[in-house]
Amino acid sequence: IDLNEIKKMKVEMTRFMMAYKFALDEMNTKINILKDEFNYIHDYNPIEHIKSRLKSPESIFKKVVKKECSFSFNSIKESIRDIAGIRISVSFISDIYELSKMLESQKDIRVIERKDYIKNPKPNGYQSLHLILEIPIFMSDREDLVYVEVQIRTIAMDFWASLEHKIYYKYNKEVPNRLVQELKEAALTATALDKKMERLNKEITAYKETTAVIENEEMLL
Ligand code: 0O2
Repeated sequence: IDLNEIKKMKVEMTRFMMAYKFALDEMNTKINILKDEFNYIHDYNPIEHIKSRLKSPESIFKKVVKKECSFSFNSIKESIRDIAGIRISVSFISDIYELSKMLESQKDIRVIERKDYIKNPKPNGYQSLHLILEIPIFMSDREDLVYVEVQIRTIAMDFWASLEHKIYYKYNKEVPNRLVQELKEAALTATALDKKMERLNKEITAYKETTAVIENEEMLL
């Protein structure tokens, strides 16, 4: 075993992971700015939760083996694009698209991939909007372009996905048919709830707007 070679690899691995940590910090700041701005200007905050995670070297390794990609940093970067991941839960379906538009239109962000599992849910019922975004990070001696996976979904979609994830692993990825069917039904129920809540919210907003107009007119009289 060449100890120097191992040391060199360790330094390279640390550098590689560090870039993802900075990208995550950068993206979290962007999302928090949008959240605060929404609160100040519109007196409304669409973001319910933000959860971010850095994939562990062990899970990166497992995915490399599963995807049969080579062990070079370049090929890991290109084939595993969720090393830095952020999951955002919002209140309504329309918030998902508003928020994604705000992120996608930022000048330093490049949209690499966009998977809309809300318009096209997965066969098991999974719904979410997945974005692979590329952002620049600036270090002492270089600039790196790093991928960050951003998943945006409603609280109901998130509730469903967490339970499905638990069941999937509890049954060691071989979920009994009856449960698969019930999960599909639960996904449809979540969609129905999301649609109803969106409609109710629109109604409340429209009502608030008309009462504000009437109040303004009365003040002018
Ligand atoms: P973890 O532990 O959450 O990171 P990829 O494997 O990412 O290269 P794929 O399948 O094209 O390729 O990615 P996709 O469809 O964008 O989904 C990736 C992530 O979305 C998953 O990451 C999950 O977080 C989530 N996801 C996708 N499908 C489902 C689903 O059916 N149920 C649930 N609960 N989550 C899902 P990981 O790496 O699998 O896991």
